[in-house]
Amino acid sequence: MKLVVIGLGQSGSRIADEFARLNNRARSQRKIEIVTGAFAVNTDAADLGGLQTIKADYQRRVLIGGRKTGGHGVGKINELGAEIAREDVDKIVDVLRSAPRFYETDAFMVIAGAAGGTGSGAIPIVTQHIKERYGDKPIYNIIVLPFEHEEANEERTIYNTATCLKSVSAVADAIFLVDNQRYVRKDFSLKNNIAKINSLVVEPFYNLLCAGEEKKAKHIGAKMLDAGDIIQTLSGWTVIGYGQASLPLIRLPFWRSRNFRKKSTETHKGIQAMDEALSEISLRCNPADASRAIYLLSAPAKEMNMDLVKELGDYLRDIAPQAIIRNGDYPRERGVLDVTVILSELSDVEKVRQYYNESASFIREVSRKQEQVDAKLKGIEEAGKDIPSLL
Ligand SMILES: Nc1nc2c(ncn2[C@@H]2O[C@H](COP(=O)(O)OP(=O)(O)OP(=O)(O)O)[C@@H](O)[C@H]2O)c(=O)[nH]1
Ligand SMILES: [Mg+2]
Repeated sequence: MKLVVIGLGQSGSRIADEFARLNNRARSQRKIEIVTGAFAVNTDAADLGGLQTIKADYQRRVLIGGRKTGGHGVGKINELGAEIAREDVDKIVDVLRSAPRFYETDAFMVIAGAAGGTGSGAIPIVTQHIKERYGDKPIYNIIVLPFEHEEANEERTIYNTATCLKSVSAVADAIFLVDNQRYVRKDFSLKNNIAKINSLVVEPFYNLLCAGEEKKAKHIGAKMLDAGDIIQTLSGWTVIGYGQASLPLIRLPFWRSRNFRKKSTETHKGIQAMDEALSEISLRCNPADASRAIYLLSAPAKEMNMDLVKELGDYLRDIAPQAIIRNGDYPRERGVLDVTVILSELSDVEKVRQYYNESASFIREVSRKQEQVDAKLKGIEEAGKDIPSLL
C-alpha cells in the first residue's frame, strides 16, 4: 500500500519525516516504495528546518501563515491554526501533486498532535479539502494525544484535543489514535526522547504497508494482505499495535522435523507476539468494541503455516467477537516472528469521551471567568464615564 503522508505542526511533521525514513528503509532493504510523497506543513520555520529526511525544498516543507505568525507558530491557539490553514489550504492541497509517483497513491495519511495549535487546528481543514479534491482515495489521520503531565498542567491541552478530535471525526475516513503517554509507560526516559517515540509510532506500519507491494514470489504469502484489505478494514476510531517474538536463528538438526513440539513452540511465539501487539496498542481501548480488525503475521517462510495463522485468528476472535477480521501472512525477516494488529470502527473510546466531558466543563469555567472579567471592566468604565478622552 502506498501513502501520501502529510505532517502538520511539529509532531505531525516529525512523524511524517519518520514515514519518509521508513520508505527509505523499504527501498534499500526490500526494493519497494510505500510512500509516494512526504510533506511537512508548519507555521514555524525553525521546526521545518529541523526535519531530516523530507526534502528541504519549499514544495515539501511548506510554511503557512508567515504573515500572521512571522514564522513562529501559533502558540497553542488551535482556532488560529485552523484559520491559517483555511487561508493557505489551496497551497497545501496543490503541492501534493508534485509527488513524482502521485498517481500510484492508494490513500492519504495526514498527521498532527491534538494538543498543539498549528497541527490541531489545521488537520480537520486540510483533511476536508483533500477529500473534496481527491475524493476517490481514502483519507486517514494519525492524531497524537498529549502526555498526562500536559493534560494536568496546560489548560488548553484538553480543549484543543477535544475540538480537534470532534472536527476530524466528521471528515476523516479513519483516525489512528496514538497516545504519547502509552510510550512512556515502561520506559519513562522516553518522555525526553520524542524521536524514539516517533519511531515506535510508525514501526507498526512497516510490514503492513510493505506486504502488498512485494513482487517476488518468495515474499508473497498464502494470503497476501494488500491495500484493498487495509482500506476495507479502516473506518472511524482506530488503533494499531505491533509485537514480536524472537526465534532461534541457528537450528539444531532435530528442530527441522515437523514434530509436535515445534508446532506448539511456533504457536506459542505467535500468540506471544500478538499479545504484545495488543498490550502495546497505540491507545488503550476495549477490543470488544471493534467492528473491524486486521492482523498480519510476518516471519521466515519456514516458520509460517496456516495452523498458526488460524490460531491467531481464533485468539483475536475471542477478544474482538464483534469484528469482521481480515488477515495476511508475509514471509519475511530472519530470526523474528512479528504480528501487526489493527482494531477499527471502535464503537466506544473511553479516552475520547473523557476529553469531550472534561472540555465541556472547561468551556463552562472559561465563560464563567469571562463574565467576571466583563463585570469588572464594566465597573471601571462606569467610574471613568465623566472623564474627557484625548482621542
Ligand atoms: N509523539 C510526538 N509528540 C509530539 C512531538 N512534538 C510535539 N508532540 C506533542 O504534540 C503536542 C503539541 O503539539 P505540536 O505538534 O508541538 O504543536 P504545533 O502543531 O506545532 O502547534 P504550535 O506549536 O502551537 O503552533 C504535545 O502534546 C506534545 O507532547 C513529536 O515529535 N512526537
Ligand atoms: Mg509548533
